[in-house]
Amino acid sequence: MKTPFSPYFFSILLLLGATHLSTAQQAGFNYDESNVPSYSLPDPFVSTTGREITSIADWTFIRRPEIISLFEDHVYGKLPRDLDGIGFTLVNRDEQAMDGQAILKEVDIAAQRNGKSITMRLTIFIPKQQQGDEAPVFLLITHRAPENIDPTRQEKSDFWPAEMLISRGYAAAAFHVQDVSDDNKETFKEDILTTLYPEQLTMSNGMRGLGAWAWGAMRAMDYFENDPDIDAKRAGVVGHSRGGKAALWTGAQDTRWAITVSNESGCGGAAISRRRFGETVTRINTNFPYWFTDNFDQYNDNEDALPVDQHMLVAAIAPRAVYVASAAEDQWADQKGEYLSLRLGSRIHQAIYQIPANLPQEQPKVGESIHMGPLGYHMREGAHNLTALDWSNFLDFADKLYQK
Ligand code: GTR
Repeated sequence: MKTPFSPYFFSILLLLGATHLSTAQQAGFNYDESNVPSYSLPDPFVSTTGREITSIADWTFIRRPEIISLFEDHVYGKLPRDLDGIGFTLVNRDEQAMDGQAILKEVDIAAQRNGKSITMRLTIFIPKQQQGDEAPVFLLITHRAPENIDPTRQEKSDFWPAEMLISRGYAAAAFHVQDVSDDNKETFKEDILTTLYPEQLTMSNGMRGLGAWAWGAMRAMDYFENDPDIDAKRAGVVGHSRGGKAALWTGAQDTRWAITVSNESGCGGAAISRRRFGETVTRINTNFPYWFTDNFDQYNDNEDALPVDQHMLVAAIAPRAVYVASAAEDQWADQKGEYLSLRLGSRIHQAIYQIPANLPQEQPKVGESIHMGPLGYHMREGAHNLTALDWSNFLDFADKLYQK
């Protein structure tokens, strides 16, 4: 029999503790608003040479490119653009997927450089009701168990409720990050880093995991542009947590995405780093050194020295749509910091692009959503996760934006 003091009992406790800790608040970090240090944020409206940014031209040709390179050099690493070739192979097609409601396409995307090649698998369901019409699409960048994006639909999960997307007239696409860079400290270098872009591994501003995942999302977009069933001009990129960080980085640089969705992306995603609320730069660099570029280590306990903060990532997406979602129990991701980034970053939407989207100063309450033109936010009840409720909000937002 297992008594409460047997080693077996303790290992169960440890296991439960570990599972709990990975999703809930971690001890030893700040969750008290009154302990947020005072800070001043870098200004998206002033260039590094002190020039005031007042027009779309200033923004497009001066400040936005500057912001992207600052994020490359200090946070996520350079994103390599050169490829010798890219090919798409349809490895499976099912005209009767989801009880005849959808067409399933499984596509291998092969990218070549310097005589080497890597392949990533894209799974896409396309709504049949749209036949003859190009369907808008949402791409999920996922790091969770591959069953979450099961093409056979024997396994279904609210993390990727593909049936819901299909019933609402959207194509549902997904890829797993392990195809481009494993979400693992030891093996992240395999795949694109070692094979296609080995020089990045020697650079202090070289691409690492999050950049590689964004690269993968961009290759999926290359495919969408070549699939006549998909409307690549109405494409959204979605990621949860670490995937949300990668989604924001994708949308910030690749202007082909109409909508960028960050679900509970927290530190290194939507949350303002200088707030040091919940997860911090030191903590993320210690636990996940393979996500960010090496230079990001300089900002451990030194956030004020960062030449950017995360509101500027939202700004870099303007005038395109950005959706930031938070969950009430997810303090680790700093919900207030996530909303603040959206509110401050979207001043570019308003002031430069004259889009009337003035988000309220006050953080939306639990259960509230704001869908205001190209800006979306909701604060869902419950814990850190991507759920059917999150997705139905993203779809409502897209319906409104696309006037569907
Ligand atoms: C946590 C990490 C967060 C977030 C999360 C996730 O352990 O500290 O930054 O990315 O994982 O991806 O679920």
